[in-house]
Amino acid sequence: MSVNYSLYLVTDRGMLRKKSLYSAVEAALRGGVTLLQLREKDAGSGEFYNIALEMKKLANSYGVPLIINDRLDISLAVDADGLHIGQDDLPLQVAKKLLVPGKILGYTVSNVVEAVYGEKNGADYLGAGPIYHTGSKVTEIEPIGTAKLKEIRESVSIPVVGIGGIGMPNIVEVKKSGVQGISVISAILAKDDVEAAARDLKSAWSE
Ligand code: TZP
Ligand code: MG
Repeated sequence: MSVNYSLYLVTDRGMLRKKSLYSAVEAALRGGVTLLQLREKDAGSGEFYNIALEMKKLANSYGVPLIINDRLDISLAVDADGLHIGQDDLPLQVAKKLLVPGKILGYTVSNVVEAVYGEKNGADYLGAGPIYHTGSKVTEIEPIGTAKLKEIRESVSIPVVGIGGIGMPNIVEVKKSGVQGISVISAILAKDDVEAAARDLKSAWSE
């Protein structure tokens, strides 16, 4: 499957400010999001499953793959297009073994050692960050900046997307690091006009 990583939306219902997740994601898809990750840390299994089913139908109706964050079981249960895991989740090799061949496996990294490990152990792409300060994730990792992002990008041959604090003010700087795309939560989901926010990022990326 050829995947377009350029504008990768990650969900967080806590960012929606009264919008519904469904309508916000649909607006983002209309605005040109190319990949969707369902990341809902507070959802119980039953609820996560139901949302995942709904998001899979919605994303796929726009030709966009759906990746599930953290939960291999949910990814398998809804036949999602992939799974995204981080340093504290299931070991990469275990996820790779259990995921259906052909599905997309993403891995969060913040340095070159983790990136090389990810590529060697079955990751199909890397989410590298946080690039800048972000209010969307509690992390002890200091922002790595775009110079480190470029090093990560150059250390592997699989696609790399930057994540963390990325939006219109810094998208051009991120693009210069040579990565395949940007991954964002608040720069799309926290905006009043989600569709316009996605469209603006998309055109800034393709300029
Ligand atoms: N991983 C590293 S930073 C981050 C995640 C999930 C949050 C990104 O959110 P935002 O709002 O785009 O900074
Ligand atoms: Mg995780």
